[in-house]
Amino acid sequence: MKTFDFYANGQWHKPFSGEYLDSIDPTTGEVWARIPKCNTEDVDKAVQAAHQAFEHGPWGRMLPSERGRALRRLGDVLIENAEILGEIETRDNGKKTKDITPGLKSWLADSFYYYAGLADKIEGSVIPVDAPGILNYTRYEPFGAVACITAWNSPLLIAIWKIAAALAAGNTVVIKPSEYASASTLALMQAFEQADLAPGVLNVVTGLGAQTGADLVNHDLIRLVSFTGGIGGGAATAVTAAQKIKPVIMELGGKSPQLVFADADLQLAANGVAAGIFPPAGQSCISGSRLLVEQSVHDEMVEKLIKVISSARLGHPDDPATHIGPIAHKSHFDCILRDIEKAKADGARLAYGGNAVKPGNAANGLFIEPTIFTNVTQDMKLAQDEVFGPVLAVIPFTSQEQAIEMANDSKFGLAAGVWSQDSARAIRVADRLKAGTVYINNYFNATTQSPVGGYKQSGYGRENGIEGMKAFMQIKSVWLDTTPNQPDPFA
Ligand code: TXE
Repeated sequence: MKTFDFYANGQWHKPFSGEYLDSIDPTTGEVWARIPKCNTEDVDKAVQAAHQAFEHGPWGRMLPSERGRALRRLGDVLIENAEILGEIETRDNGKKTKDITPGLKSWLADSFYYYAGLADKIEGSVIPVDAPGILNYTRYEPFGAVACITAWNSPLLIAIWKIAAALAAGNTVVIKPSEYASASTLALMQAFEQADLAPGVLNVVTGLGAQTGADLVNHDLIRLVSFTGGIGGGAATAVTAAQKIKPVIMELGGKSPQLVFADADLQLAANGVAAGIFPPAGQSCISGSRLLVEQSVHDEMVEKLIKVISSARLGHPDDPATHIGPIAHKSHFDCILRDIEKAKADGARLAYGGNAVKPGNAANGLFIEPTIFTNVTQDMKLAQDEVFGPVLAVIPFTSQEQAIEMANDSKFGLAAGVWSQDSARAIRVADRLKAGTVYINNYFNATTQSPVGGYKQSGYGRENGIEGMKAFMQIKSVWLDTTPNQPDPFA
């Protein structure tokens, strides 16, 4: 049993209350670690450390290029510790180690290297204002101590995307991972101690969202919140932040459509639709959980899709042969099964899967078959609400206009896929889809260089890219009078 403490001001601390939460391995069903249940005092300790580090420590005075060098060290340390971090995340949320560790060593380490290079590149402007003798210029500045709140499906990825941009911008950070999977973020902090950041630059608190998370958002010295999670937690966070007039970057859920036109390469489309939801068992915010397919190729597409996923192997996430691991925690597992029963009750036709299963090498795990429903209509819960599980809703369309209308008929707008061999048409369709990310003849690509984020209730603000760093910065305008002649206002 591994017991973690929380991290503030360069030291590990036991929770003030002495209380801990169990971390349950979804592959075995066993408690494998304990995480601190941080209370208001613990949160205050972490936020005060971040605030002091920003206002009075070396970090706040550091030159941007020096911050860049610090971020390069974080990238190096991440690569050096990737194996153990991947193993811990697999224990914590069942994500396949082979899906985590290679990414930590490559494109996630690149988050630090990309933002290291950007740290001294965010330039302001000299503005030709209508004021004789005045030099007006703008500059981008950090906010100060910021809160980063992350979800359980990919804790390391989500934390790394936030930390790299927030630190590059010059902020200090307090991270709060999900109570369902906090261990890998605490282990990340253990690794980052090797990078010799000044005390208070990076801090980690853990605990329940509505308590520890709410305390963090509510703290007066937190100047900005970057939130990744569901609409409920996001809305609660936005309300608290609004009452303290602090900005929020909001990365929420989705019900992303994949549009397959009759002129698509249907085998590639079947591969892409399957790849767009089933490998993470649907537990990705950008999962393509709706298949909108042209009526004339509907049956052929469903047949090809079933042929693709019938080869999928569910099993232990450590097993290299495994394609699909377990659902991350029991309450979510139960939610998905309830959504499957609701879809049946609403009249959708179960075309494949739909069952909880017990693979030979993980008989105590939380596994659900990749599931396809046909005969789904737009008004069904399955077409409108996020399942966040391996459940695909198939809906036919008869015209391009109808496809676009159905795709946009959603409270979400996170991502979308378009499959057609007519690229010009695909681009015209992409232009009209209300989503922050649109893939054409591919799905699930994401690199540090390109911004991600949502339309509508999938959130606002962006992560990654230059936009992802500027989201953690504020603009100051400076007016300098080169011919001082300030008149007496009361002469
Ligand atoms: O979210 P929750 P979960 C979404 C995904 C799904 C959800 C699943 O689509 O909807 O995340 O993750 C904390 N005040 N994304 O179940 O419950 C909570 O402790 C302050 C989108 O974890 O919202 C946890 O740390 N904090 C994403 C975090 O919020 C609160 C990619 C998320 O918890 C809180 C991945 C409160 N009142 C998943 N309530 C994207 N768009 O990139 C909860 N929390």
